[in-house]
Order: sequence, then C-alpha cells, then structure tokens
Amino acid sequence: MAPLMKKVLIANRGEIAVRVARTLREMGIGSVAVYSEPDHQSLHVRVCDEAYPIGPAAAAESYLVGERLFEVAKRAGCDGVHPGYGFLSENAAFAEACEQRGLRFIGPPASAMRAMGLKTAARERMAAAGVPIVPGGNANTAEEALETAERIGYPVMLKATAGGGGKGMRLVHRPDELTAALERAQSEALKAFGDPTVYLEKAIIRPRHVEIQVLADGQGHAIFLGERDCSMQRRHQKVVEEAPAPGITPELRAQIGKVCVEACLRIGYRGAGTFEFLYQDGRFYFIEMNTRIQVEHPVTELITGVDLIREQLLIAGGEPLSIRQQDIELRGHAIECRINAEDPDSFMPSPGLIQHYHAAGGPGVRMDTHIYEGYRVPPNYDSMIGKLIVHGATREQAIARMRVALSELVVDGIKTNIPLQQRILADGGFAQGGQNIHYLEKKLAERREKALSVL
Ligand code: MV4
Repeated sequence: MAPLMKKVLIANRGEIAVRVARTLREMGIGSVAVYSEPDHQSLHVRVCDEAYPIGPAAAAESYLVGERLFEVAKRAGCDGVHPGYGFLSENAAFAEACEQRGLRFIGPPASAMRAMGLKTAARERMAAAGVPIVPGGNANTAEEALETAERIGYPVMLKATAGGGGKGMRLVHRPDELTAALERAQSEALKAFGDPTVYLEKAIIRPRHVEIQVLADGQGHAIFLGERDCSMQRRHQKVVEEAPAPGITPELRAQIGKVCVEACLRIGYRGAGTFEFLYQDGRFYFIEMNTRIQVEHPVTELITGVDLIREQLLIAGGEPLSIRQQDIELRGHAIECRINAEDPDSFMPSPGLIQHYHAAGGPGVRMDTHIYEGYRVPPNYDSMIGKLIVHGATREQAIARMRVALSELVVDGIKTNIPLQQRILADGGFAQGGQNIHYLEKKLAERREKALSVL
C-alpha cells in the first residue's frame, strides 16, 4: 500500500494534539507540531517529530492564523493537516485553503462543513434524508415567527442560523413574549456570528443529549459506531460522557444508526462526523451535525476498539472504509471525565504550575493529556487539561473503575474539578443513568443552597 501521507501538520494544541501525534507515529507518518509562546513546553511539542513556533499566546495571533500554519507546513514539507477540534476544525475556508496548497485536510469536504455550519440548511438536508428533526421553521419577521410558533406549538426555542453550541438560544413560552425575544435574539446573533438570521424550533423540555458517531469514505460506504450520552453538562460544557447511552435498546440503536448512515450516503459525507440529537420519551430529534473529531471520541473508541483518528487519516488518504457495519460490535461500557484546571465549586479557571502529577492506571484506564509534572497550565486557553477515560464490562464496573481512577489521579499545584467528578461518580442519580441535560445544574444549585443555609 502506498503511504497515505508523508507528514502531517497538527493544527492544534493540548491533549488532542498529543492524541493525533500518537496515531500518526504508530502509522509511520511524520508529525509536525505548532506551538504558541506559552505552549513551548507542552507535551504535544515533545511527542511530535518536529515542532515550530507560530506566535504569541492569543489564539487569534497563533493557532487561528492560517498563513502561519501554511508557512510551517511548507517549511517542514507537510502533505496533510489535522485540525483536531476547536480552532479551525470546522472552518470551511481553512479546509479549502489547505487543499489549494496541496495539503490534505483531514476532515470532510468544505461543502459539507459549510452546509452543516448553517443550522437551517443542516435541518433541511437531514429532514430530506429521513433524519427526524425537531419541528420548526423560519422566523425572519415577527409575523412569520408568530405563524411558525403557532404551527409547532409553545414553548419554542429561538436559535441563530449561523450559531451552534447553545449560543444565542432563547426559550419563549407565550406569543406575547415572542416579538421582543426575536429582536433580542437577532441582535445577539448579529453580534456573535455576524448574521442576524434566527429560526424557531419547538422546545424539548427535559431531553437527554445523545449523539451518533459515523465514519464515511465518500465512496459509497458509511458506518455508525454506536452512540454517546453527553447529558452531564454545565452551561453547554460537557463534564462526563459515556457510551453506550443508558437505556437505548439494540433495536432503537440500529434504527437511528441506519438513519444516520443513510443520511451520510445521501449527502455524500466523507470523514468522521457526529449527529447530535435531543432524546426524550424514546424519540430522537436531530439538532446539529459536527464535522470534526470530538473531545469525547475516546468512549466510542473503547467500546468499539476502533481508532477514530486512524480512520480519519485512512479516509483522507483516499482509502475505502476497511471496517464494515457487521464488524462493529459494542463491547462493555466506557465513561470519560473531563479534567479541568478550575475551582470545583466556583468553576473559576485555575492556571499555574503542576507541582505534582500522578496518572491513574490499571486495566481499562486511559488518560489523554498534555500535562506532566513541572508543566505550567497557561491562562490563555480553555481549562480542560485532560480526560480520564475508563472501560468496563458493564456500566457498574465502569463507574467503579472511574471512582478508583479518580482517587489515584493526582494533579497538585492548581485547582482541578477532580472533586466535582468524584461527587458525580458517587451520585445516586448518576448511578441510575439516563438523567437529562438539566440534572447536573439542578444538583449544583441544590448544593449551593445547602452551603448557604449552614452559614
Ligand atoms: C434545544 C433544546 C431544547 N429544545 N433545542 C443547546 C446546544 C445546542 N447544540 C442545542 N441546545 C439545545 N437545543 C430545542 N428545540 C435544549 C438545548 C440544550 C442542550 C442541548 C444539549 C446539551 C445540553 C443542553 C443544555 C441546555 C439546552
């Protein structure tokens, strides 16, 4: 087999850059790191074959500057770019610019990224491909919004067409609130995304967040790799993720998986992708498609045995999918706890020097991180410093393993959310499984109330 790529530029930092570098090296592909000033001592710099500085701490002056990345790619002789997640990973113009310079963009075609970036276009394409979507419609004027809301029924949710991830969302309970909410949503959307267009969806009140992982080769083959439950979240930041999702029957999984696979084929998708759904009362409602590898991809890797980064590289190299749907068997249960440099109660960021680090270990335990003893967590990026991931034969065993792993993990010198993760893993409601997207925030509010009442 001809080599897929000779050398890949990793256009990212942190644990995902380390993660990508590991697979590249395993596959005999050269790995090139880029780093901002405060990242000069990050692990991703050390695990790659070569590393180049790209500017100051501010991402807007380093990791987000395409031209800097292309200079490095040219100098190092790269023929591919892996964008990781965040930064430029869902930027269609960047993907195109890579291809124009003869660099394989390790991700979907720019056209698919563009289509999924516009949420109404994504909804329409998905609905046409047979994916169940949340009932909704246009809200370009107050009259149209009222008409749409009347048709789908209150409560309704206003969302930015160019948005995503929950930014600029607005819940509206009654018609008399709609006009004012629409104006505010439009001006917020303009400010945040440079586009005032918003649309309406029926509000799903107590859903779970369940997402389907897919791989497609753009040559007529697509598969799904089960689902993940990401309902444990705070302010749209996922805290704990797991696979499979509690309570999803094999029949329901096969059904929604088939729908996603058919949609991939219909839209000519290529690469790794995630269909995000709200799940309530046994029904799936499509909300967004993510065209990148996601933070929580390891839980899927652990229950399927598939290296998703490797599959991304093979697909980008033009290989047809080597795994068929019947090869995908879900084994056991996996849980991921995001480890953040933050105060476990106030959630304030806590950058600084890691004075002591001890990783957890043992069967079925994985730590994806770029930190080590002596590493300084810079204040310039998001607070996630790693992910602790466990695999067990059952959900109960995975929970027990995670509790042991969290008790072993030592990150001293800064505050981390490890105590919060320990409370979640000891929580009766979490042990039950299948909690909705409001569960963690409700628990945190109750805890705050209690703390106030004893003072
Ligand atoms: C919704 C919803 C309820 N109904 N849409 C938030 C992030 C964005 N991707 C979609 N989001 C939501 N869309 C309708 N029609 C509730 C949320 C939502 C949410 C979704 C997934 C995970 C966590 C969430 C937290 C709050 C709100």
